[in-house]
Amino acid sequence: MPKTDQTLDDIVITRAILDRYFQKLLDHTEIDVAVGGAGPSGLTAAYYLARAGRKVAVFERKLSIGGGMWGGGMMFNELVVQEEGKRILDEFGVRTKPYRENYYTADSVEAITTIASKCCQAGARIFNLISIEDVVIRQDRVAGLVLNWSAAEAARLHVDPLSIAARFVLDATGHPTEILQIIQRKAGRLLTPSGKVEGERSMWAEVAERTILENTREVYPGVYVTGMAANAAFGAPRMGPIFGGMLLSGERVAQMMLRILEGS
Ligand code: 48F
Repeated sequence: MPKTDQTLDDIVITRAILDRYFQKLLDHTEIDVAVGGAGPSGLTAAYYLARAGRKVAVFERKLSIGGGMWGGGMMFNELVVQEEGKRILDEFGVRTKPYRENYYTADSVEAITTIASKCCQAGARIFNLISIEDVVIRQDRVAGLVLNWSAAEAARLHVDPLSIAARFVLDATGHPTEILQIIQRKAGRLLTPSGKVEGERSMWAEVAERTILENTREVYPGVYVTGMAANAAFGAPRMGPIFGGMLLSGERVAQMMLRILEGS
């Protein structure tokens, strides 16, 4: 038998995973943008930021990324975009089919897998199974995130978290606006009319898709909001299974942050 070194050693496998993971995590302890939530808006924002050469990490509580995109509407895994939203799906290479004027459909599984893949290949790093449990505040500005394993959170273990520094934090946590809830509880007034999360209104696609771009903005020094969290922050309606607004909001917030990052 010819001698081969193509044996498999369990300990080498273990060391490879630990080495690579901790390299990746260490490399993202000081970054340009920390994105909270790997739904469609967070992944789109991360893609545009990474493509522009920025250091971006996305932290996602769940095992799976993609947020609410997998299920289309009511578990029927097709989604709808309007003409403007289709422009972004085209850019990602997600196939769409015209339904009628200004309505296109896409397979929601193809959409989220393609967006996530392009996001990673652009250089953004996604850390799944990590929950954001607090923010770092320095001189009245959010300067990073406080993170813990989702397993510790789920098991209610009393385990202290770790933190990372970021020039900007992006709340892309969807309906519950989790990062903003932490800030309003611990840090003070948000840049919303009441100083708090205004809360989302009932479903109305036309209004929600229009207002989401106005609501995509800085909501506390150092913190921007995108996607469904943007409409929830500013008291606008939810939009249901039309996803153009999520993609456009992700693109918009990346442009806003890039203007500042590139100007400094
Ligand atoms: O909910 P989600 O998909 O947010 P989105 O990008 O998109 C909203 C749509 O899916 C849909 C809609 C469109 O018409 O209304 O609902 O605004 O993704 C949010 C992600 O954030 C994660 C959560 O698990 C989900 O995958 N997330 C929420 N809180 C935390 C978190 C947290 N504290 N730490 C880490 N991840």
